[in-house]
Amino acid sequence: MTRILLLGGTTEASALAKTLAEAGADAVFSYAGRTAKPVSQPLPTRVGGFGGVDGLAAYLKAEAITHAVDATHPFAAQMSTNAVQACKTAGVNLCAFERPAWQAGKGDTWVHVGTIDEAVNALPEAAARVFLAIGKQNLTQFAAKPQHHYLLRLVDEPEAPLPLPHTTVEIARGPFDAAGDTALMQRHGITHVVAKNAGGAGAAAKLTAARGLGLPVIMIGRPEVPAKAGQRPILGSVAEVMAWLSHPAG
Ligand code: 3Y8
Ligand code: NAP
Repeated sequence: MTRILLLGGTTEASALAKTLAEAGADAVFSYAGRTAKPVSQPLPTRVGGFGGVDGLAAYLKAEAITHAVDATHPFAAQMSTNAVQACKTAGVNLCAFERPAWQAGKGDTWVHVGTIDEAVNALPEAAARVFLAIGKQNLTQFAAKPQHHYLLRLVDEPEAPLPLPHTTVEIARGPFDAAGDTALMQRHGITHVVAKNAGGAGAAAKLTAARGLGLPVIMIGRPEVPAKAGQRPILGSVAEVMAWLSHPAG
């Protein structure tokens, strides 16, 4: 009997949840609990960490999960690493549902960096106005360049004081659109954009806006997830995942 754990938190995960619900699949949707009021899903939903690899392996066994789909974000490297190890321990079939990385196109001015610290170094010394569209988990590193004015887009109001002296905070949950991001960046006189190479449509609006406004984008590459590579199929569409769920072998 197929019972599915869907590790969510992305547009792709929500699309898959809808298809699974429509198919009457026996599935559980999982959030980390990073945001105050996550979008509700059409599947039974659990919120919060599992307690590392062992916690996830125990959950898989206790819930008699037969298939796990890692539809988390390309930057959710810890969750993806844990899923590979826990599914191996628990003997559960695992696939990843991942969108391809963005590629620079005509008219794009991207500076590719590998880490958050490299992104900080890529910012100029002279005061600039930076759209820091990478959420709230990695803001501290940018305190190394306090001279810039940072436009921050966060899902929830910050609970603690921000680590940057000059900020404007925009509270918004994507998916975003190019017209909205263009207006936002013009309104704030943005000169630079910092982005994680999330891929997908939900966060791409700022890239289209930057291209239209002729602004440079500092693009942070995805973290390597050693245990992820080659340890389970990486699928790119809901249809592929649904097919895999009925024939996971191979
Ligand atoms: C809690 C669930 C859906 C999923 C929607 C996608 C699109 C909109 C764009 C920008 C970039 C950023 C951020 C972003 C986007 C989608 C997707 C995506 C980027 C929610 C959600 C959860 C999270 C967690 C949150 C992180 C943060 C990252 C904001 C819900 C809305 C910047 C990633 O406050 C915090 O601690 C936020 C943390 C991880 C990255 C960070 O380091 O701060 N996502 N985002 C999930 C959970 O608890 O398991 O609240 O409804 C989901 C979505 N956010 O169902 O339609 O698929 O990527 N999410 C990035 O790309 O850099 C915003 O502003 O342009
Ligand atoms: P992460 O750093 O890879 O994971 C840290 C810990 O959070 C994991 O070890 C796990 O805790 C818990 N966790 C992460 N995703 C979970 C899930 N879907 N269900 C249950 N527990 C989860 O993860 P993250 O980058 O903070 O991402 C957290 C969530 O936000 C994920 O759902 C992800 O898809 C979503 N998201 C992240 C980004 C991003 O930029 N990182 C962007 C968009 C959406 P335990 O070890 O206790 O099990």
